Amino acid sequence: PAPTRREDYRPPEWLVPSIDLDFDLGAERTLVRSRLTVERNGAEGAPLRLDGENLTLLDVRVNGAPADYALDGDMLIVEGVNSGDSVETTVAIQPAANTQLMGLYASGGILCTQCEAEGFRRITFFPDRPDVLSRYTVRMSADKALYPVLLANGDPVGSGDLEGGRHYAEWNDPYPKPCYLFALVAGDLQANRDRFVTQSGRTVDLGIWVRPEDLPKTHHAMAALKASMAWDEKVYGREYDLDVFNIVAVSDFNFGAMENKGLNIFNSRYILADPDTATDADYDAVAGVVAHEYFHNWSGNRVTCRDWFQLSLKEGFTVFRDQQFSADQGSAAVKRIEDVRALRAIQFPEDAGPLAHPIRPESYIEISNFYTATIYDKGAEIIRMMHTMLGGEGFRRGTDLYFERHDGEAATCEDFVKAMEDANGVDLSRFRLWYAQAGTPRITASLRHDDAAGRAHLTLEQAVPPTPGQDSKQPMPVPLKVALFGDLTGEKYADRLIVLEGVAQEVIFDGIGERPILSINRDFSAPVIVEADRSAGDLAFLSANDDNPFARYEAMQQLMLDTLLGAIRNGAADSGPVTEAVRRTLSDPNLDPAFIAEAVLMPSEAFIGDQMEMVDPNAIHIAREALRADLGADLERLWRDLYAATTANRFEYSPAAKGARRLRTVALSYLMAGGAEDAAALARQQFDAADNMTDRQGALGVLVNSDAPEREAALAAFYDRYRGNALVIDKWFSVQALSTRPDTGAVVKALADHPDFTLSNPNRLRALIGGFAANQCALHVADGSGYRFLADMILAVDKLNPQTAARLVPPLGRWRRFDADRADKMKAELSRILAADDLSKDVFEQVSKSLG
Ligand code: HT7
Ligand code: ZN
Repeated sequence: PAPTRREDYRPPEWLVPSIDLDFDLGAERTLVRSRLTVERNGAEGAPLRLDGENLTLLDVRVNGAPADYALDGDMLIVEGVNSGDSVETTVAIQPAANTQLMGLYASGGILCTQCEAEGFRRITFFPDRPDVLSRYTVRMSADKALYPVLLANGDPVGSGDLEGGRHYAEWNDPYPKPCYLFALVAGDLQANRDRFVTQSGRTVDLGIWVRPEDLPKTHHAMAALKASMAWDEKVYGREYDLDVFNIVAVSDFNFGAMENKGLNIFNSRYILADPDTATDADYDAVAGVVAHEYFHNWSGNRVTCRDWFQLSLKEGFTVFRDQQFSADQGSAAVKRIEDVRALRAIQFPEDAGPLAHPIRPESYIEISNFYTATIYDKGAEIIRMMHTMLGGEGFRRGTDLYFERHDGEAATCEDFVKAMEDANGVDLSRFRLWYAQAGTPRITASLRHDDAAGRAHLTLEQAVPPTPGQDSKQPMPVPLKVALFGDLTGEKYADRLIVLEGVAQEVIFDGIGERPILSINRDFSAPVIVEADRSAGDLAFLSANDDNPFARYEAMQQLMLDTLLGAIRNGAADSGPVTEAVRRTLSDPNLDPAFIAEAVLMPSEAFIGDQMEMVDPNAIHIAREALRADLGADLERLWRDLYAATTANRFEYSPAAKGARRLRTVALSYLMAGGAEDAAALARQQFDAADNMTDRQGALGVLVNSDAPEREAALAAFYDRYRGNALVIDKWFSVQALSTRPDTGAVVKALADHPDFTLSNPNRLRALIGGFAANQCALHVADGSGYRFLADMILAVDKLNPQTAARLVPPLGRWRRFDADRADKMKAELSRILAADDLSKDVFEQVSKSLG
């Protein structure tokens, strides 16, 4: 398949100021009549070209008369159309047979849509591109017993009964929108209803629609929605603009959620939460995704993207906004640590591998493959750097100007940067390189102290590594928050923002009378890898004394990492400095338990591997488990005390209670690692006594990694208790897929034959196969059976849902990082996939790029 290139962008030949849609809904067959009013926007004489996919075309008319048309592949070409004409098409589609979950599909008896990025063409013929904005009216008719609720974008304008047990509803969206924001839902749903009064005094009716039995699990999502609406008014001055805002939860969804105008559609895992079935992390994810989708109403809907190369314009900015929101709701430090951990786990490897791309890519074969951690999370970091450099007020001046200039338009990343520049009178020319260059910059920092002069010299150098299609790179402005601490006194001598502009820069600090210790990239002010030559003593000092919580966490991580890499190199490690640093952190009465829990967690096996020339999964596992065992045993008394101190009588949902629960399970896992005799019994006790999912799943996770006899019983009890609850059974699958036990490969293969396993539900697939693919020990077993199994799954899923299949490919694309034997086996599986008949372009793109 031929790639689409950014440089080939041309404005649309035709615009569609308005569209009227009429759906005769049925799961087996739906009839879609659409009437477009069109306006020529390009060369005179060019025919009207409309995208379509998998549509059965029944009729085409222009101004009511049969039209002169042809089908060119999937494209409908209509001749003799003039500006102002009305172009009508009638098509039939089959929602129940739609396993791709793009377009109109059926999920557990509900009919729903997913149109981003290019799903609208699977509903009707249309110029399916984000720079064609239209006013939509929608009429739906359906069987009233099967589909009593009929929802679409905008405001409801009419409804009534029809003959034969059918009924209809009409909706009208006054805001012009691209077709990727179109949505409808039909089903037997009930709503948690509430209201929000905007800052200008308008009342908005809110509804969260779910299956009736799920209604009690919608309160957290509703609270998050109202908090998001208030937050966007306060922090960005953005008010909601329709009279209703509806959210619908469905069980089969390719992604987290979708920001359709006035009718967000969600993967149910990001709506449903109660203490018995959702962990604290699930609660946080619900609030974060509800906020994210709501914030898109301005950053994405009112100002949308000109083309899909600008995807990060809405996604990077909206992720940044949801991160700010979540930071404001709880511990900002812990939120920053979690976000950076996620960035390093997924985006850094992406940026270092064969699928690396800039946040504004140059080309794609299948746009669905570009909903990546780079576009979303690195995109958010790039927005964050502007926020850091311009300050909160300067950044807000920039966003105000951006929204004012581009409201109702399809904009570009360039428009965003220009608004920042114009609102603040700054020049961001070189900063634009962050949009164009892929790869994670490596910053080398060295600090020299001239004792006699009382002066410190900080030398900074940057290198941006080559990535596919980009052999050489230019230096980019890198904002680094830096502080210096005195070695003897602990005094803080300097705390400033340094923007490294070129390849190298020297920064001088005067008045430094003792050897300084460097704290750098505080708050993770830039998405870079920093190499600073700091001793174990310096890192231990920072982990105990730095006043920036992120830097404190970072120092501990670096200390652990250095120790682990030393152990892998030398076969043994001196765990003393790490043990002392962890002891001090655990004993510090001023620290928030949630922070302690993050700080004492060891870097993941995958992250350790990312720091090695050649990944050795066995050596990493052994070294990490050995250090965990040492920490567990050496600090047993402390872990026990913390475990007791964080045990609550009753479940409470508060930041303090969440922090305590987090630390409690971390303590339990260290007790288990350290070989405490009663650890398995404690875990089983925690599992049985739990009045919430955080404690129960935490205990199960600890047991599942062990050989303890309690393991099987806990797994069976968990399954029996939650049988039939899809979201919790997903946890049962994923906890086993993530187990570090040597039999995990065999267990996962057996679970793939379990009656509750299905390839057609993306959540279930991610739980078992996604979990397995992320499990370093299980995937990389030396005989290559892990690779073979993953490739078999990719091929099987590709037949049903190419988007989801393509997301399983990246772990195989990391073959360059492994020994020759493993690399050959991974390449062989990629080649086997590539040779398959009828491969989707989604999987083709990921596999062919991975083979490189
Ligand atoms: N903007 C939404 C993207 C999305 C999506 C993309 C491809 C296939 C299915 C999808 N469902 C939703 C989600 C978001 O970023 O808010
Ligand atoms: Zn988004």
